[in-house]
Amino acid sequence: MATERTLSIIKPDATRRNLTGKINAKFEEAGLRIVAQKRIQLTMDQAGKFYEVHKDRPFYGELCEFMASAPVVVQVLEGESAIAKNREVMGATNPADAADGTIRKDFALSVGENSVHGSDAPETAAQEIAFFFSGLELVG
Ligand code: DAT
Ligand code: MG
Repeated sequence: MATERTLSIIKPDATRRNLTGKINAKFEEAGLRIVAQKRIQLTMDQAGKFYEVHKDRPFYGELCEFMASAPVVVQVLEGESAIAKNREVMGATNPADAADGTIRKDFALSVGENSVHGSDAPETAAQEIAFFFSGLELVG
């Protein structure tokens, strides 16, 4: 077990419905610490680069348009096994499959508009944190 950092995004469907505080409360209740956070609006180009790994999937265009459709809150969460813990608090990608009490079960609208993003592995967490935050914005 080790202290880790992971990249989280509160997506447009959730910022539109004013759910940032409720989602952050779930992270904090799970022992995750929000060590960096900012509200930004992605361009289509930035959304496309962030989700490049999915560029051949049929939903890629729709996903990028959605991510650029309203502000998002990008954040770095820190804690013991933060990557796995965050995925647990988020719940399954499709809210219909998400466990009770998870963010996606409680708030997601659909598999596409599913309220949160979370990194899936240490390598992607490091890449995704560096995508949004400079060293100066990350307090040790
Ligand atoms: P996750 O966000 O749980 O890591 P993922 O990496 O497989 O899921 O997919 C990234 C995002 O793409 C996901 O949060 C929502 C969208 N997406 C995935 N599968 C989809 C589908 N079948 N239809 C529409 N959007 C989908
Ligand atoms: Mg993913």
